[in-house]
Amino acid sequence: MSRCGTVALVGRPNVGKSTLLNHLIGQKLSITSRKPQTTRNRIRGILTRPETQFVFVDTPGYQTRHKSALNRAMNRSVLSTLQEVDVVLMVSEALHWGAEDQRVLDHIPAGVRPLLVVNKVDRVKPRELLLPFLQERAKEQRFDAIVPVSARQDRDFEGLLREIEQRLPEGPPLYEADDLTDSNERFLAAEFIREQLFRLLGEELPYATTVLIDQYQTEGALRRIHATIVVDNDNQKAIVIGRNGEKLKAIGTLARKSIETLVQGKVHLELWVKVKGGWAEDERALKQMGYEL
Ligand SMILES: Nc1nc2c(ncn2[C@@H]2O[C@H](COP(=O)(O)OP(=O)(O)OP(=O)(O)O)[C@@H](O)[C@H]2O)c(=O)[nH]1
Ligand SMILES: [Mg+2]
Repeated sequence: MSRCGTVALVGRPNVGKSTLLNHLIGQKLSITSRKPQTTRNRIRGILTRPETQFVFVDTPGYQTRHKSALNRAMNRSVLSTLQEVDVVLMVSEALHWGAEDQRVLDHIPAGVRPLLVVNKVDRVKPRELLLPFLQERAKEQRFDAIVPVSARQDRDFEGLLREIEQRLPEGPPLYEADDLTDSNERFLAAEFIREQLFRLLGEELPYATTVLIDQYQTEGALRRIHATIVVDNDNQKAIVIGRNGEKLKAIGTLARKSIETLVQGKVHLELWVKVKGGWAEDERALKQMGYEL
C-alpha cells in the first residue's frame, strides 16, 4: 500500500515553518531568517520514502498587522492552501500562544483537524515548563495531535512523520522519487538572493525589497545569473549598495554560495539595484514579479 498527499505548514510569521520544511526534506529550499515574513510565496518540498510521498507546502506567515497589496496576497495564498491540502500542520512556538496564533487557528476551516507542531522546544528551560503548555493546547480540543519539535536541532522527525503519514490518502506518488521541489532554479535563485537581503540589511529595509532574475543561463556546469534587487527609493538603494559597494558584494557572495550548493555547480552572479517606488502596492508589478495574487 502506498500513500501520497500534500501537507501545509501554516502559522504566524517567524515560528520556524521554513526551517522545518528544510529539515523535513533534508535540503535547504525555503529561505529563512530571524525576521518575520521572510517567506512570500508557497514553496513545495517533497520527501519520498519507500511507502509514502510527503508533499510539504511552506506558506508565508499569516499576519494581520501590515496591509500592503503584497501582504494581502500572502494571506490569500495561505487561506487557499488550507483548502487544497490533505493535512494541515499548524506551527507555533513553545511557550508562546498569542492572538496571532489564535487568528491563524480561526482561519483553519472548521472541518479540518490540524496537527499542532510546537517548535523551538530547545529554548524551553527548564524542560518541565513544556508539559503544562502542551496540556493547555490540548484542552482546546482543536488539534488532532500535538507534536513538540526543535526544527533546528532535532536529528530526525520520525514521530511527526508517523503522525502525518497515518493521515495521508492512499495513492501513487505525485512526483518522481528524486524530485525535491517543483520550483525551478530561477525562482530559487531569486529567493536565495532575497534571503541575504533579509539577513544582511536592517530591520525595515528587507520589506522594501524584492528580487528579479533578468538572465539565467546554463553553460555546462556553470550558471550565469543576472539579477536586479528592487527597492522603493534612492536612499534604500544607497544602503543596499553600501560604502564602496561592499554591502552588495557581501549579499552577492553569500547568495552565490547558497545557489552553488543548491545546483551543485559553479555560479557567476551579477547583481544590480533598481528603484521602483511603491512596488509592494502595485498589483500589476507584483504579478509580473511572479507573486501569487
Ligand atoms: N531556537 C530555535 N530557533 C528556531 C527553530 N526553528 C527555527 N528557528 C529560528 O526562527 C527564525 C525564523 O525561522 P523561519 O523558518 O524563517 O520561520 P518562518 O515561520 O518560516 O517565518 P516566515 O517565513 O517569516 O513566516 C529563524 O531565525 C530560525 O533559525 C528551533 O527549533 N529552535
Ligand atoms: Mg518562512
